[in-house]
Amino acid sequence: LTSDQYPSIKRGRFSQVCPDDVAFFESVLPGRVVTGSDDLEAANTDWLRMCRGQSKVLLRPQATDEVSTILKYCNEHNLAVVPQGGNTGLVGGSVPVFDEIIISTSLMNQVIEFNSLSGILTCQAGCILENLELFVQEEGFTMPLDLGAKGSCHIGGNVATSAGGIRFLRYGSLHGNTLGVEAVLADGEIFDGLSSLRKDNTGYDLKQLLIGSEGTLGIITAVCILCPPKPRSVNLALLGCRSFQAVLDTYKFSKEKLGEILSAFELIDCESMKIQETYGGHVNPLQGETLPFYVVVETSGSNKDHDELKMSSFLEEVMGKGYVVDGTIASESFQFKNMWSLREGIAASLMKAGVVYKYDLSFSIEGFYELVDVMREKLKGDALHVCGYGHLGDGNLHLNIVGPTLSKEFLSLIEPFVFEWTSDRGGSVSAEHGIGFKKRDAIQFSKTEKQIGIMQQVKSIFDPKGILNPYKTIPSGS
Ligand code: FAD
Ligand code: 2HG
Ligand code: ZN
Repeated sequence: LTSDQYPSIKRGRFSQVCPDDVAFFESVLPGRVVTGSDDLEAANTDWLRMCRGQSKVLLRPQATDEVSTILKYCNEHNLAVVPQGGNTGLVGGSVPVFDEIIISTSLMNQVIEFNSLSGILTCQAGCILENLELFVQEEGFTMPLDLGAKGSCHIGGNVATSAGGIRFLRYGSLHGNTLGVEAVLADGEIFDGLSSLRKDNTGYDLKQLLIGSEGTLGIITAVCILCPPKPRSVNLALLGCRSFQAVLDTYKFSKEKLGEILSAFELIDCESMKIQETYGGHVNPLQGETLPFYVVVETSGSNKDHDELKMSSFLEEVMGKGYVVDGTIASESFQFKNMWSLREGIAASLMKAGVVYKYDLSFSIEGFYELVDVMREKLKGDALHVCGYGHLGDGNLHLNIVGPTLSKEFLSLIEPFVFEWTSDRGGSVSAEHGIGFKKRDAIQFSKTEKQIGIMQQVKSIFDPKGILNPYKTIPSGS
């Protein structure tokens, strides 16, 4: 999609970048201003290759004061900007809609400090998540989040989207694990909130507004993240179940039996498994009968013998009770990798299967899978695949519908039905990916008019001219 394909959205009354602007940016960021359209192609296009902007300038600051100088200038000259981290976002939030200037954090990739007593990491926003994981592991710690895009996404992008991922079940959200945020506001002022205090109840916790604000309230330049100790023993199993009720029984039992060491409980349905076999180059590690549901169960703890004993007695019991009919445990490191890539690689494999209509929904755990069956029935004969997978332990379903083409007719069979269905059950239309550009009209299914009105007021306090990531996240006030 390019902006001429969404005619209902009008370009805001922002200035267009002129040679004087480029000369100014070049004076602040010598050699770090990108203007060639070929060089901008990737940054103008989102990961799903569904949204494409037409920015003519990409800026690559290295330091907070550079971001501050740029934003002050953009605000004064009425130039709109889009902050970009690893550009792995799934809702079209990280690419321009029209010709917004792209401000990339890719050169803001320095660790500032690590406290090996508290496990608190302070780093610049452009550090790649996987690099941070390797860094803190050296110190005996782990990052509180992990996701399939770890090799490219930036910690600033993670905080800006309040990313969830596979460790959420164990370590909770970035709203809890982000202790401090430094950001540059629209007018260039620095929001100096890089605190590493665990407790700080001095008035409103303003950094919480920046966490999950998707680049609409400020550009996050550095963060303080609380890292838990690195688990010394990890066990991983792939289990097969004959019904969704059996998945729920297995989950309930895993909480009882594995308790404090349970660190992930992820669902892969049969259709998603098929996608991985057909397009992801995977072989189903469970070679018996094809089962409707598979779950990935992980434990992370500190005592190998104790954890293994717990896992094996859990497995024995769930199989004995008939909840699980087949299963395998990873023992070699390549098996750990394969099992996780079987789950985490679904998003990438789906891209090879056709045009993907992606929904990231929250429900109560009991109602987690209902919509997948509903949509399968509704789209019989029209959809190529209807896949349901995701973070079952967090009630976060990834409903992915693959269609043959990008078509309004096909979309009208899905939307607004999916959003209405979710809203009627008290669910969320965006569990962890955010709203960005693609889900902006859907926010009303999860938030009241009053709540959206307050968001618009907050936006106008932080960014009165609306230059920060326009057309994204909250419907415009007018
Ligand atoms: P970008 O895509 O560059 O940006 C995302 C949004 O944040 C945009 O609105 C952008 O403007 C804004 N932004 C970026 N950096 C900044 C900054 N420094 N300051 C202010 N705003 C900024 N998400 C999950 O929650 N859980 C998952 O399990 C998960 N798995 C994924 C797996 C794959 C294969 C992919 C491709 C994506 C996945 N995601 C997942 C989506 C997720 O939102 C991103 O991967 C990640 O959090 C975004 O980081 P990024 O650096 O790529 O941000
Ligand atoms: C995941 O958990 C990501 O794999 C992507 O959040 C989800 O593809 C999706 O819908
Ligand atoms: Zn996810």
